Amino acid sequence: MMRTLFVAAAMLALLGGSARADDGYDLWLRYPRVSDPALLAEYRAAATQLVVGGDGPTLRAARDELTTALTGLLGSAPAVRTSVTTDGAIVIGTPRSSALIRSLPIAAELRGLGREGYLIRSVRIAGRRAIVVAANEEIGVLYGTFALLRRFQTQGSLRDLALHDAPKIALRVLDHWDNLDGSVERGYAGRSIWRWDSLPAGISPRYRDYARANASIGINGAVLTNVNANARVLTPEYLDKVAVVANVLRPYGIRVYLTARFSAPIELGGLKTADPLDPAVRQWWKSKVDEIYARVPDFGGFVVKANSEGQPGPQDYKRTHADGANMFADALTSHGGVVMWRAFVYSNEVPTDRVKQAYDEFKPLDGSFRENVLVQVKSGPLDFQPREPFHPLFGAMPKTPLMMEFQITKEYLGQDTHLVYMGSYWEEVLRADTYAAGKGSTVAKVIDGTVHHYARTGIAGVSNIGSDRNWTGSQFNEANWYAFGRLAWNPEGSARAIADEWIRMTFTNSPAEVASIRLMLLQSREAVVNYMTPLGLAHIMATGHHYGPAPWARLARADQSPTYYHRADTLGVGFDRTATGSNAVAQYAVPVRDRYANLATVPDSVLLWFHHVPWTYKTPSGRTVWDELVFRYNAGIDTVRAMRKTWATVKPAVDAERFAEVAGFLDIQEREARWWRDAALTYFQQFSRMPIPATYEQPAHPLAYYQRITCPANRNKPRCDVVP
Ligand code: GCV
Repeated sequence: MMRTLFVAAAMLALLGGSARADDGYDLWLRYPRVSDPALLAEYRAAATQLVVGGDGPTLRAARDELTTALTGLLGSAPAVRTSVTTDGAIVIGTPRSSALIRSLPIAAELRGLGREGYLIRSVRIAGRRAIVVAANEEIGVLYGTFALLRRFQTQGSLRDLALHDAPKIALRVLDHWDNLDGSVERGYAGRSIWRWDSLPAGISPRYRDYARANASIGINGAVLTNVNANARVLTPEYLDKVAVVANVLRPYGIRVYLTARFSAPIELGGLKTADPLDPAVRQWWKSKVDEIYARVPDFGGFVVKANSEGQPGPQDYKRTHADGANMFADALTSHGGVVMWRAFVYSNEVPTDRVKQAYDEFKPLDGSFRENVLVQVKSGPLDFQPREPFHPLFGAMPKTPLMMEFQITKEYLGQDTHLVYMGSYWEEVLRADTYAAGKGSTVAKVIDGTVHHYARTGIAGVSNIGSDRNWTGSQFNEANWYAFGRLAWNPEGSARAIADEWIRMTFTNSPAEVASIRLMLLQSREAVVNYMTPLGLAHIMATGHHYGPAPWARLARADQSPTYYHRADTLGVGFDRTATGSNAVAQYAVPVRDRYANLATVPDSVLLWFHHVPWTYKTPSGRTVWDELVFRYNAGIDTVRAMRKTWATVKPAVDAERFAEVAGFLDIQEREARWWRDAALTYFQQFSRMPIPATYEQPAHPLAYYQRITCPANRNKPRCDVVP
């Protein structure tokens, strides 16, 4: 047996690069030897020496990354020197850490770059050619280092470099919905990466790799725990563990945040109440915060989910969300911490359209939050559906910093298996125009503070990271982690350009294959919308795990029922959110409101989100809404089929292991896209009573068959099955 394995390994080695087993662990931080001889020569000439001005932990991280990367890319490590002694030096540092950097005429340019910005310049130092990576603080140098490496990795030119960049949003955080028992809410990549049971003594090497990956894309905060919070993380035992994680992340510019369970003063402190205006409660939080900062001096602050989905909150004491948030803010302010207070609140006891509730709750509170509170708003008003209009709170709270919450983990978009590039999704949201201060008030400009001059800015992504070797459950889910970081840095960035970078860094620089994989990425979001929830349908996923289709589900709670959202009946389909219905459309500024409210102008991408229309209603394509649904469901499947074909063409450029994993998942995706189409169309057909035109594939089974399919709560292959 051993012998067979050895022979197989030797054969693989002989086959060379493309056969190398690759489980995806290295993410986009791959540094394979540059294969083009001319480029290799150019790069070698530009990187003969490494001059690191300073010895802080973050500069050391930059030096280590450069050493590892250049060794891989160029075949040998550049010599580390304290001064430039030959052509082709890479010089990194800050004016404070390095006399050499101080001596360069870059002070004016640096001034505009803030704490985290950087510049990269081709210069002459004592007549010798060098590339300088400089910043005001060490973290800027690390970000600049990764930007320079990106140049190498994407095979860009190193000639006459004159770049500078700085993040447009200050707080760029990953929210981990990770529980202390190691499970991850809505996680599809194994267990939590935080090994609470072995901390504080056991420090997983993954923490550092996690930090490297995040720093490479500019993420500067990690909320370690689930918003459905467990107060235990605030006990001294757990805070010791948190401190150890914070120590590993710190050199990479990442601050740690925790979720605060509102009732912790009762659960841990033995108080009778958690009323935010009660002096004993306020004192308890103040002492708790002091205790945290004694262990984690750069602690970022708290994220709070309150009075939502069963979580305790200030309304339990007849106080407002502002009262709750301000209590935490007061405890944190002297330490420089912030509160990220979530606006994801709704209740089935409130007899209002669920998508209106956050706005109704928070808009009247504008101006009543402390200076160190950010209100964290999900991208859309419902819950991370494949498509939603942007959340109407964006642009509606000029006096309160609103931060974005995106969901990187694809709870409603095929989870680990379906290939869906979220960059396109987020770009669509960020580019949406709120008209809050006239034309051009895009969501991006609201959250980066331009529109309302917010003093603080932030963006959060619900992490898709877990203990799987590939970190995110699938090779292509890694792209979503990457895209989140890049758009958090620059919310006006291009999803297409980000896709290109990621492909080049993760798979190949070969132009034909880059184009093919890019096509797959850029098609994928519209494909999933089409085969799951076309034309503005929403929340017709199965209850609980949200994996497959179940438009027929009618739950005790209307506001979590598919039937509540699609409102299909024999007369038509869709949710009337105009003045004749819930009037949610009135929460948007004019002219967005008018555009959505009017059937003549509403984009068909959100038609059924805002309108209930007869099955025979003619959509802009000229097809009836029924025929348009049939068309879209089929178009979604056709795109997945095309993606499979495209993937087959890149086989020679991709290692066997990752190729096979992606091919296997695309196979599942096509099957499940058909499942979605057939389940949805057989269900809606009961109401439309219209035929599926003969030119389309007909559903393979009757509706009852699809209604019997169940997925285990903890899905595992074989995945979802028909219950006999
Ligand atoms: C963490 C949705 C998800 C929940 C999640 C919640 C939230 O309802 O299904 O798992 O809870 O959003 O964002 O708080």
